[in-house]
Amino acid sequence: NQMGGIPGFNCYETVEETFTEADKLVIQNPNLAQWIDIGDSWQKINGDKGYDLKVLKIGKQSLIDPPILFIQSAMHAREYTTAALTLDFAKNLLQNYDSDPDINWILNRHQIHILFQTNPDGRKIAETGVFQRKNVNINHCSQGHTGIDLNRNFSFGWNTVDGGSSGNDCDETYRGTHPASEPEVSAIEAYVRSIYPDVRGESDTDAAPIDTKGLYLDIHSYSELILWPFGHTETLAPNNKGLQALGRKLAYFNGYDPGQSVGLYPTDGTSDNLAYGELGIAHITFELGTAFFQSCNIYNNKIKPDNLKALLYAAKAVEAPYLI
Ligand code: ING
Ligand code: ZN
Repeated sequence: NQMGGIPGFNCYETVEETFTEADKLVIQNPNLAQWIDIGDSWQKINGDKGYDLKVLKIGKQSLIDPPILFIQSAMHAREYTTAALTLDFAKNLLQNYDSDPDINWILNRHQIHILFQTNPDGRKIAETGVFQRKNVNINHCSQGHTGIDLNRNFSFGWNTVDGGSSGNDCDETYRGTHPASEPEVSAIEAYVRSIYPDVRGESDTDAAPIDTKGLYLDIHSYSELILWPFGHTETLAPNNKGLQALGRKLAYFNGYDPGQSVGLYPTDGTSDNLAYGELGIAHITFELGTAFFQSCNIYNNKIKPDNLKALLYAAKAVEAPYLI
């Protein structure tokens, strides 16, 4: 990495460096990559700072109804390794398209959409060495611990589980005042609904069709886990067999522990509710590594190689995740 990176952690690109690297990838690969503005961060809308929310769309541009892999990282600002991993994954795909037959096949037949910096305002705070998780909405919590947990603000099943999120605006899992109140979440919801069909039946107890294409990954840290729905109940998801098989296979590639999401702790308003709960699209959460600010040595030698293998498998599984 020729850029500066986060001070003391030069393997982790800053928000600006992430955008510069993505710009370069698009210039170097005009037929395989597009950089799409899907909305604005809270500070961009409400203040004089802030960022665009940008998705790198990778794959042959002319495909009709391709299987789609959507990945988001760094929704929680302090989870340094997550955006580095997804950027390294994008580079790995684009730089090996000509030489690696697997990657050639992936990009000729699929689309991969990556939101590297899901919470760029919060990330700027985390880049100073502060353990920032939430976004930077200053309208809540007078004691300085402002912001909303974006992964409790998604609209499907928002605030439906006892202890799944917090109503106290100073808490780390504060859900916000209403579903999708935060611009980061409403931008993701609109984008994801535009790229995936709704295959879910009338009731969320219905299984999605077994041949449903598409996969949505949310990359967090830490705990070395692979998690699948549900996060709100111990009841098995209607597509549990497929989700479990997919989760176990991903865990085989990165060496993490696979399990149902609720096993970590119960949650509501998370992005798996949008993906699987609302749309019926398979959803997996990664929990990378063993710390928020993990050393570059561990990132480069363990987290990155292990998880690039898992992400490469995910890009293949997107054809039919429930049949894996
Ligand atoms: N972990 C996730 C969180 O939002 C999670 C865990 C994700 C649970 C998705 C359920 C569904 O709390 C971290 N580290 O943020
Ligand atoms: Zn997280």
